[in-house]
Amino acid sequence: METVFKRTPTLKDSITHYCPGCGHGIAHRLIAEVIDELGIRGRTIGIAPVGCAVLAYDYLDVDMIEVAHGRAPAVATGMKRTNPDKIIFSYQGDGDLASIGAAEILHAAHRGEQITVIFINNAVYGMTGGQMAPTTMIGQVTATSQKGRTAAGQGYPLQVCELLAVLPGAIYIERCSLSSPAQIRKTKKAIKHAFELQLNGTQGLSLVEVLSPCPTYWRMTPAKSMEWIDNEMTKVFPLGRLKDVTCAT
Ligand SMILES: Cc1ncc(C[n+]2csc(CCOP(=O)(O)OP(=O)(O)O)c2C)c(N)n1
Repeated sequence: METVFKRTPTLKDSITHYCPGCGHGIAHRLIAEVIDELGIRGRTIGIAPVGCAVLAYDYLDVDMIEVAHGRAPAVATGMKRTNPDKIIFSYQGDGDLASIGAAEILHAAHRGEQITVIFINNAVYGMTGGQMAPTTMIGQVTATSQKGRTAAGQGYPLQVCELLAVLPGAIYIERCSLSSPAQIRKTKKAIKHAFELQLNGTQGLSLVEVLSPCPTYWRMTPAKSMEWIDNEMTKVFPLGRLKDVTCAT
């Protein structure tokens, strides 16, 4: 029989704890494939804070550090500065990066740290039961916005890419999604580019935001969740490359 898919070595042969339809597993696979394609498995260190991906070390076969909520960019800073030959990436949820860790990512980008940030935006706090995150959409019902988020009540969804793109220390900022095979392929390209910038020694922070489904706490089927990303999330979080200092345009 013809082999149509082969697990890339950096993705461990294990069953994940993620809910059906969750995007984390897809994002892990993309990162693992990029690491293998770039041949950097032995020199890559991943940093995952708390959140649904807290067990990423069970799935990615690279050195992984688990850190306190929101603190990945600070730890990544220390790791990169003391191990400049290593490739350092953080893997952070939107609750983690845009809420408790907002200051960490802002200042890491502001300082132009040479790190790669994979930012998984599923518009809720998944691990703790689907509470509202800074990225929760207006009208979205969550455990802590039971009548739907309102601008007057809880403020607007926070657009992290737009916020960071204005900082000179941020060299590459792109927003992608996992809503279809075509989008997944684009996301992989973006993740690869972010790793390549660090590999090439380009000084500054790269961040790829990934709009990712959470069917469990969106209370939708996995298929509807993909549609919701395309039809609703991308209105507030438009896809595309916001900044790339390596491109002329
Ligand atoms: C200091 C601290 N505050 C709160 C928590 C509880 N907590 C664990 S994960 C989490 C939110 C995770 O959401 P997100 O980063 O969006 O990741 P997801 O689980 O959705 O993938 C919170 C609030 C904690 N572990 N530590």
